[in-house]
Amino acid sequence: GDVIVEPLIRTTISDDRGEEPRYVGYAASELCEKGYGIEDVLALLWNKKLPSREESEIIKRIVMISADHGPAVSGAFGAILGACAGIDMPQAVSAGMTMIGPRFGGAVTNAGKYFAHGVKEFPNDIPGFLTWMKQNVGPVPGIGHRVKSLKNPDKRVKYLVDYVQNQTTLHMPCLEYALEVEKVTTAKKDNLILNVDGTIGCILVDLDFPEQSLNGFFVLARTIGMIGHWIDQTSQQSRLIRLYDYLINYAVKDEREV
Ligand code: Q5B
Repeated sequence: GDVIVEPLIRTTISDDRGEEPRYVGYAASELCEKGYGIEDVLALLWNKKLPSREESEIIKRIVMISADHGPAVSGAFGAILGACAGIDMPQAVSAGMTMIGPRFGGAVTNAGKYFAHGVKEFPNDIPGFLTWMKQNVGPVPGIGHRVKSLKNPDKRVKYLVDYVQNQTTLHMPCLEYALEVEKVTTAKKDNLILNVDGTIGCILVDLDFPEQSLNGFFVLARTIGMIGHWIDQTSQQSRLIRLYDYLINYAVKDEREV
């Protein structure tokens, strides 16, 4: 008789049983032929629907603007350390990737989640939202930057906000809420601005992307930069990095007393 086998996995995004992969029903070559871009493929695989033209233009800009931030930031620096230690590209990029977390680059998901919570639960009460965050979450994801501030604004954030507000017709309630939060937090401290994680998190919530997908935008975009740093360092045959003593505060005792 027939043997019934339970499927091991269930997929809802792609199918590779035909002549070519299909992403949520769209053949990959058909998407190319019809002029769709990587931003549309990303939306199909992460949100199971094709974005409108206006939405695609925003997604493309989010990826472009987050692709790299120079060698100083945690992710790029991790990848550069790996490249200089002579490790291969996937491992060096993974070393940089490992840095993406709540403080660096990985605040997109929680920024989207908590600003959306604010819109719903504290619509006209930013101080109430901030008190709730302090009591229940801690530092507001998407707020604050190590070097950017009101005096030294983040041009990427300004550009994205200006683009979605003035060059599209889309309604952005989560972003508008976060900008109101920023007014309150920057009144307390100059660097408590709406940062790039917060901005893209809110825009993506407003574009209806699933919460689980949001950090993926930073991960995807920054992979481009980290690969670039690995290629750059290995093609220069950069030497192994070792910290000089003056960069370390050796706060240990010279000798043990007993
Ligand atoms: N305070 C980002 O901190 C940073 C607060 C806050 C309330 C907050 C911090 C933070 C939330 C996580 C987040 C994404 C760690 C950042 C990114 C990509 C990047 C990176 C690049 C790129 C910076 C000093 C005082 C303390 C804190 C208070 C700080 N943040 N209060 N809500 N959110 N943000 N991460 O300057 O009273 O003195 O004890 O965790 O959104 O990663 O370019 O570098 O593209 O690569 O080191 O842009 O803001 O300051 O942590 O020492 O705090 O401010 O409670 O208060 P800092 P801290 P007090 S974008």
